[in-house]
Amino acid sequence: STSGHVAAIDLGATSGRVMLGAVGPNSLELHAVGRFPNQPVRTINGLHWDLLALYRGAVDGLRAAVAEAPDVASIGVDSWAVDYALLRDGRMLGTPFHYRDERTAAGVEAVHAVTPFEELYRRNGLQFLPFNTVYQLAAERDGGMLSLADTMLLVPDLIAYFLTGEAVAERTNASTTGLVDVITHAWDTELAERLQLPASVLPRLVDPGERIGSTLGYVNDGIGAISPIDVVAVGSHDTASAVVAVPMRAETAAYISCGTWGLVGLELEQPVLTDAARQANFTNEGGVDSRVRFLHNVMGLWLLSESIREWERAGESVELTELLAAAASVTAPVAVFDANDPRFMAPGDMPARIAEWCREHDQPVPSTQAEFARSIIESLAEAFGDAVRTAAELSGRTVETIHMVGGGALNELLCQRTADRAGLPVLAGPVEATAIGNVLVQARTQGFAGGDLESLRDLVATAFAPRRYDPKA
Ligand code: LRH
Repeated sequence: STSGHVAAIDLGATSGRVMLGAVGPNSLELHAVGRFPNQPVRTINGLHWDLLALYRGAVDGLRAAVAEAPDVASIGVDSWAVDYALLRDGRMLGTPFHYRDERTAAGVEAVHAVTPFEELYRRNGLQFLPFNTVYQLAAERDGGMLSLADTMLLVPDLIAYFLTGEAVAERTNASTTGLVDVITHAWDTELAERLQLPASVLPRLVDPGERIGSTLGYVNDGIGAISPIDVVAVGSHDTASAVVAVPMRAETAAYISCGTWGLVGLELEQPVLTDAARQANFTNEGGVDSRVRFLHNVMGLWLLSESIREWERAGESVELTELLAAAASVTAPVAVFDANDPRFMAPGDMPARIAEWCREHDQPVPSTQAEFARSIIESLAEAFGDAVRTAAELSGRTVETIHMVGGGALNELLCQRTADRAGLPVLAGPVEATAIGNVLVQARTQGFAGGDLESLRDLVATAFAPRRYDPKA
């Protein structure tokens, strides 16, 4: 078989990137051809994503990809989950909200009043997160916008729509809305109707690997393409794409996809919908090839990045490499706080909230940047280890190794302390797992790489050999 090029648009909470991948039966390479910041904007009615700026960044990146590889065979898009745009006649109604916007609390109450969480969990298998799409839509219901809309598109589906004019819902990301049946993987229109959410706005579901359409004329002009390029559905939920690229043996490994969030769990063939799983707040999200992503959301590097933002707002300078080195040499005992405490969810002064938690729990209050950073890393490592143990218990699996992928794989102290606190070896990398998973699913559709997830993961393991951290006594 042949080899060829594909382009991945990967939008993260702090930045977006376009990666050009070159894939053959025994080779896998990729590099960034475009990077752009993702800067949410607070306006009079709340916190929003600047989606047009992200789309522009994506188009600029695609132009660079086409310039470098005129034979690029397809484009795939992934982003963070749950957020959406409402459209009417193809036009976006208003500016999409950020999931960290505070308006969702009212939606949670409205949904649970009609359908208690226990029943929701039976139907959609999702952990409770106050920003799941179903709660956001319920918060939106009485505002009038929802009744104007004819279509709801999740963020990657919106970008694919701008590129192709085709409005679809990719299934892995749709699974995070709360409106997809965990058993049938179809829209739960009965639940939508019961919550007075118009099921008519939910687009046709497509699976990763399916062709969505091809780039429209105005897009070809914008990106310098001589002829239209296919847009292929990937695991458009970034975590689904990341899991594709974990070089693991899924029967005995746990994974941590660590960026803004730390998504900690296992890949399973069947969902776990027990009372214990619900009480532990474990989610059963849809994976590529109908695998189940059985995992728990841990707060992630958000704790650190939001602390750094606060120090910079206060005029202190912060250099990440130096900060992490200083954190590694802290010898005083530092607090291990509950990284999952909901008080850490919203944007704002993170060090103050951590200090408050420590005072409330009679723990040493960090006093320097280095102590805060160390306390965050110890707390994340503890929460990661906990989640791995819980995932194993709930699923009956034996976990022998933990794979750390995403930006967290670059953080040596975090990898080592996770190994120490979990008592298991941590295999770190690849850092760009999400983009790699995006590239691989497209490459398979194009016939550049073959087979099941296991063979795709073999390619990853060879191209990006993980770095091993053994637990220290
Ligand atoms: C990670 C992620 C995660 C979701 C959150 C909203 O980027 O997609 O899987 O829970 O963002």
